[in-house]
Amino acid sequence: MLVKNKRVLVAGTGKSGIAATKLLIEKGFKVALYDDNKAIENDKLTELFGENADVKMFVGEVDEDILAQSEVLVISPGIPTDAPSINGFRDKGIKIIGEIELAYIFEKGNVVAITGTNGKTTTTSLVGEIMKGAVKNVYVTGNIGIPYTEVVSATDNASCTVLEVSSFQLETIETFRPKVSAILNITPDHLNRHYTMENYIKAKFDISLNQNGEDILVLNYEDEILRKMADNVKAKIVYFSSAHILDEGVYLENDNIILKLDGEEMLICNIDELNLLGTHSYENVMAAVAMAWYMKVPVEVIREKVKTFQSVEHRIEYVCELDGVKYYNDSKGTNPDAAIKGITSMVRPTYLIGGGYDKCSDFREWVDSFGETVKELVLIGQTANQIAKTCDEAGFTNYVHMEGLKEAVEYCREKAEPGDAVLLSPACASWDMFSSYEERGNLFKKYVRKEA
Ligand code: UMA
Repeated sequence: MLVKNKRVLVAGTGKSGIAATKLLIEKGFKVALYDDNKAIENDKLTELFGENADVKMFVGEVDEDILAQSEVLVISPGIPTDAPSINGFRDKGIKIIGEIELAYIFEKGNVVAITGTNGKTTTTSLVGEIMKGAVKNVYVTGNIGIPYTEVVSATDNASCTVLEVSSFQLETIETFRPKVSAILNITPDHLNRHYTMENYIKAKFDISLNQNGEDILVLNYEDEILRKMADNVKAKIVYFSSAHILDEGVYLENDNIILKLDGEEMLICNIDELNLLGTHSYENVMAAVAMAWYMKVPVEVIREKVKTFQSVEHRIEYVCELDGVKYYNDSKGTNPDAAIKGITSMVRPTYLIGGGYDKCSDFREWVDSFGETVKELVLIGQTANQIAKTCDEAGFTNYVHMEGLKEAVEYCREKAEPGDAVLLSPACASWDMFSSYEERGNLFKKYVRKEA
């Protein structure tokens, strides 16, 4: 697919595009970087890629002679595949692949891949920890924040790459074939990008597109969409369930996580032995147990690793207690379904900070989940008015608008009483006011600790 004397176009100069360019240079390709924004000045390229690198930068339009030299474009996940610029390249006969596909071309080891609307990062981190107990070289990468192209050159035939993949990244795979994959759950998300639920579901199931009967796809038995779609999959399906005892797979029985195969039951642990809260967390653990088992990790290693695993940053992360008020950072609650998990994990009356980038989400179920837990909703960001309207429709009137995150934290600090909690769980992406959910979560923690 990649021809050495041709130039490779890379669209996007974020983490993904830069890492893809570095990999291409390392492998001896000429590159042209394209971005719709003037994100990178030409003179920064030498600094980034070295003096001898043949990299050209284009903003808005790419020179015709460069287009004539190019056959493939590597697209960053945040760029819609139907963006006008990308359509323009496609019309010129240029093949569009994603950064995941590019990295996979150079993969030498085994790949475990995880997708789903929620729980991807926690599950990927946990699978990574378990694999490290059994395999020497493990690379935890992908949507989790470390581009796959950044690590793939280090892989060898004994290594294991544990990859978090988003629907954006799965839209542009071609030969990508994980040995073991998982779809944790599917609820509406990113519909501004995928337009329909059908498209979103298809992108998620593409994780298994090139898998065959020798490969494994782990699915959540409690997710109806996943169960329905399973019939069309070529990989061997392994289920996990938080509500049913399965003939084969991983399930919860009397608060015990059980792995059952060929009629034999193996106790992994009791949920009290985990450092994670809530059914959604137990589901993530069960998915990880199934994946690790099929990657041939000994059951003792799986047991030890799940018991010592701590929750990841920005996911219902405990920040501190101030004047009897507990603060939690759930900046990774970037859609209503994830944010419902944030609320249902709270055991105190809660001041909830919500709102952010508009992804055309429906907030009704999120507002309905407030119940007795949410004392007041503090709204920020692009979706504030839309959420306020949903609150009015749902009969929840205890909300207030704030200018920004700092003001919201200050407001909560003033109003919250000892025994209360303050939770940032926006139900929206961060991109209206921040560059990422990490930046939003880190700023929240700084404002709470009065460090900014
Ligand atoms: N750009 C264009 N045209 C466009 C849109 C963007 O040229 O129409 C340019 C921007 O000007 C910018 C670049 O594209 O220069 C940004 O690319 P990007 O948005 O793909 O961001 P990266 O920094 O490359 O980060 C990406 C993922 N971002 C997205 O999917 C939006 C990161 O996932 C991922 O960690 C990283 O690659 C490494 O693989 C973040 C994310 O929010 C965490 N993911 C979504 C989610 O989890 O919900 C899917």
